[in-house]
Amino acid sequence: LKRLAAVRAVEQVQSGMVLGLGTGSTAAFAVAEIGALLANGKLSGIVGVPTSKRTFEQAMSLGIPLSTLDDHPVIDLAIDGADEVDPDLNLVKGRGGALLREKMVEAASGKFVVVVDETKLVTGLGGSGLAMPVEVVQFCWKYNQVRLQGLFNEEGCEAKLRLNEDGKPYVTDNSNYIVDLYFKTPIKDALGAGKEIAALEGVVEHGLFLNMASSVIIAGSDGVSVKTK
Ligand code: ABF
Repeated sequence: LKRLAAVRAVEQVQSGMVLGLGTGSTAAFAVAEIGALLANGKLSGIVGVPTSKRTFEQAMSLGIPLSTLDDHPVIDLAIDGADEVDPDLNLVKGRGGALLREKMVEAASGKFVVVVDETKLVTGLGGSGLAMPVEVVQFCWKYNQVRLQGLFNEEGCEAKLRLNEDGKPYVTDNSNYIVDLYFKTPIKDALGAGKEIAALEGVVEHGLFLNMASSVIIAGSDGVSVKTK
């Protein structure tokens, strides 16, 4: 299903475009498809701006020409996955740990197409019971863990430092930590929550991607559907 959604999104890619290349297993299918179309000559003149070191490596291995936001500050089209999609096409992203670069690249994109399977659909963000990630600086991360949890005391939320399997803190591509927020019920005011989280000193970015998606391609057992704002 993930591959079906990704391949459908790549139909929007045209030769000469600057592309934001997402991270995660669904986005990886899109990157693979772009690589294949370049290899067989159906696309040309593409420049990719990767959203993580992982995607940089995948794209390099496929021979996709790569650049950065410094050199290509305007991106035509970004294709990326998501962890949650609400009915207004607002998203939770970043369980894969790449939220900062994803948000920078996708905010710079004229068009941002999200590719998911139907398991990612929620009625309200934070409602899946899974993590809503917040990237924080390493310095005094516990202080920010407590402050993040404190923002949502009334709603009920648990803030946990993301750990690797070896028990050591997960470190992002930008050398920061991630505090994952687990909500008991969907976030009541996602826009307000995003602003409050972003206002904390030491918070680098959060995984609420609000009013950013141009369209969402959803693959399910009944086929592929497209939701557009
Ligand atoms: C990226 O990869 C992230 O924003 C999100 O956390 C994750 C989704 O992963 P997958 O496509 O593997 O489900 O898109």
